[in-house]
Amino acid sequence: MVEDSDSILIGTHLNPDGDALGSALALSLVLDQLGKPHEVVCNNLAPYNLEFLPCVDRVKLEPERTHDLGIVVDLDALHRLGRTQTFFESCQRLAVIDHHIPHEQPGDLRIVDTTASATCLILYRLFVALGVEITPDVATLLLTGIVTDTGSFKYQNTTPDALHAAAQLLECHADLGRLSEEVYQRKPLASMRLLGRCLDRLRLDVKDQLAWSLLTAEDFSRTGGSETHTEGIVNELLSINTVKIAALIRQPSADKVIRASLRSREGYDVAEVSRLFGGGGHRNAAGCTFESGSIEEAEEQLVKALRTCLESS
Ligand SMILES: [Mn+2]
Repeated sequence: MVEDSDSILIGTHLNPDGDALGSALALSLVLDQLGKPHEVVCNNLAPYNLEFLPCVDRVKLEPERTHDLGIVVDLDALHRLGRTQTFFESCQRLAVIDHHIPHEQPGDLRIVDTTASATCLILYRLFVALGVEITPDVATLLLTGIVTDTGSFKYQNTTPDALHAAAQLLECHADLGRLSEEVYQRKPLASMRLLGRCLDRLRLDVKDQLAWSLLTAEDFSRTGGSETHTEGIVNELLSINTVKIAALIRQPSADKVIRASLRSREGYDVAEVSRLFGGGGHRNAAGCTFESGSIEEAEEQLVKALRTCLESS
């Protein structure tokens, strides 16, 4: 499909993470090697902890022109493209490269491996098979996706394959030291202040197995924080020893939608809960949005569903 196309539009899911941007940008650098004109678009620019990624300034909110082939990475449903969805609908053909369990089957060509720890791992295998050069920048991008999607090789999805690929990417001179420092050790003060407010308001139920908290528009304005500063907070809630399911519900400003991030330990499927509210994700890491109603109403509905999930698992 790449050979048959004149130009390519690369895209990924909104609020992109390390795997989304690592995949999109690694693919962009490889298309350079193949001499293919292309652009990279996303509904949001890189969050602060991914601004170090090689060629991150290639990510644009909208394309400058039209393209005949679209390639979307790390997403299972086209609505997750956000505002960029329309640009992909006007491509003649669409390819999807992903590792989520598919609930929709978009695309004319689908390269989907739900056993892969990260989309970057699928791309790594593809690049090796294509015989393209894994430059240090490509290696850093691919390793970022594998490191972040496996929680630095801590999550259950860490496979021998992921570790083998990581070793090989280090041999290709991926910059793991820089990656670790930039992704995990450059928190803006607002992130810490939001975490503090979140812990202050921590709520527990079902014998302390369910933990959740809220961040209101007032919290965001008082701390000077934004949506991007909430990254990772929900994982802190899940790290409490009794907790099996954790949720963070937040509304960055009164005129913005309410978002919820869900995390769970093995044996608890929070993707199923997020789908009840039109969201998606993985069994142990998922999210959804509430377009209307108050944050307290969203909390009530979500906590009720999470209680049911806990008690029926
Ligand atoms: Mn991913």
